[in-house]
Amino acid sequence: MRTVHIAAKPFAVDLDLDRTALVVIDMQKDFLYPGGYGDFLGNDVTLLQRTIAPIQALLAAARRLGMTVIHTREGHLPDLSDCPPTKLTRWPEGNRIGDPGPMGRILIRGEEGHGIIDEVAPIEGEVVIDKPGKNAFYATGLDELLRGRGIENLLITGVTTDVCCSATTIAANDSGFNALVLADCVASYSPERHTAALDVIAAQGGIFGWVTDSAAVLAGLEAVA
Ligand code: TIU
Repeated sequence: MRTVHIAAKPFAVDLDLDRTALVVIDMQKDFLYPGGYGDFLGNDVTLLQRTIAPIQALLAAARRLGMTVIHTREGHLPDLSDCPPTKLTRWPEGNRIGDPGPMGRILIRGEEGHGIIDEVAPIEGEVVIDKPGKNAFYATGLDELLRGRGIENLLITGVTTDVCCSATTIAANDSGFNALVLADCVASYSPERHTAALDVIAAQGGIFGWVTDSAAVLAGLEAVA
């Protein structure tokens, strides 16, 4: 067993590296680039770009150690049959999922904006999960995939802290996985919501999981290498 010691809040944890996956959530052009879904919702997308460098460092370490790496993409079928009307119609026409944008139809699978940014692109052998919801466990088969690989622990990175990263962490907890959220590898369109979402996860003795950062995880990984 390769045990990794990771400093975290509310307390440090020892993880079996071979039962731990790096999860990179929704690092898509639609969220990180101007003209995508995040922009259409009225957000400053540049706030998310500080996650790129630390995620690249984590990916390099995970690949070196042969860890399971899972990327997710939020998006919908071109006919929107997998998009609940409630998710579609809450915003004005023209700013909705499926509407045309500079990178193709917003949040539609196969369009340019739906793609993962080049800087953290998946490589051969890594899992890419297409998800119609915010929570990566919803309607994806992720639970079965993780159990099939013997994964018990998730290192959560990606965007956004308070929406898809938080929703996935909360679902992971209910599904019986340990989730550690890496504070510098996740970002929100609102720094206040980023801090609040992380506080909720680690509060009450770790009610949903742990909060750590890339320096703590990389230090732990280097010690087992
Ligand atoms: N991936 C993800 O977080 N989806 C969102 O819609 N995030 C927002 O912050 N809007």
